[in-house]
Amino acid sequence: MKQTLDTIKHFELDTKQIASFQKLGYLVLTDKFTKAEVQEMQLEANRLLEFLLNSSLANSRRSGRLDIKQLPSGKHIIRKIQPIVDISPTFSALAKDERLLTPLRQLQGEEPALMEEKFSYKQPLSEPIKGIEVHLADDRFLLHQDYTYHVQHGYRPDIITCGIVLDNCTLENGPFRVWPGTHHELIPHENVMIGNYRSYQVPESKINYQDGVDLTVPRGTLLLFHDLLVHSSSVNHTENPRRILFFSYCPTSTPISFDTRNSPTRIAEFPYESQYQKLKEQGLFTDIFHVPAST
Ligand SMILES: O=C(O)CCC(=O)C(=O)O
Repeated sequence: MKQTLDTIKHFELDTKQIASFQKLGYLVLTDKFTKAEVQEMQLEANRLLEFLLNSSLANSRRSGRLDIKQLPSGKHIIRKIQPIVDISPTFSALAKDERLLTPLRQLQGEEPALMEEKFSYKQPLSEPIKGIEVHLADDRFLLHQDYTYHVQHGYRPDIITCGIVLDNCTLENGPFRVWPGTHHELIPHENVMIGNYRSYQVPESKINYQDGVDLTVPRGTLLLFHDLLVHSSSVNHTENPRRILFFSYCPTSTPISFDTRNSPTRIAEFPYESQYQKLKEQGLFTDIFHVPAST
């Protein structure tokens, strides 16, 4: 969308929305992206998934960007990919869209700087992927605060994340679940094992667990949430993906080097991604994985 000064004014939050964000720690803004824009983003999501799975297969090694799990049933599911803007011009442009930056400027009081991007897919695959390491687990996101990961790099908790919803979120497909008003303090997380990998979670006893709200929102919605907001999502019980693209921003004055969170993965993955492209150009590798046309 072409963004002039007038349209930027149009993206501003009103005082009620600002007060609601401050009270609850999140905002839901429906119809922020048109059907055509969402379709373009879904196509780009498919392209990225094909790129990362085929690059993994060409290198006989799971890309460090790719979070894929094997469910107890034996089915494989794409949980998440991270980072993304360096391999996607479409999503790199989206991270600079004024529909995101204008509200962030109002809430953070200064220019926002992108500090992390991740893309949860919750996308079941029709066939298991053979030849790369896949952890035994599921696509849940445990009860957590994103700040518990960010504080380890020295960030302040004044980070805000934008979530761009690419599929309708329903009670069946593992919607984003939030605990309103939990964004005022960092709650100590406990170590847990999910299948054969280690993670962290907020103990349920530390919050009013029954107050969780499932955000059953349509595609095209923009979510804004505070870095301390407790959130989670349960497993996707459907055959279709439930995709939300997340961009996190800190105020530009944050005294942390640019891209601290994600640059190690980008640097580690670049040689493998180049090798995959070289093998394809030389006719030594042909793509194996294709997203079904209807996705
Ligand atoms: O996509 C979801 O349901 C949650 C994602 C999330 O919490 C995360 O990536 O930290």
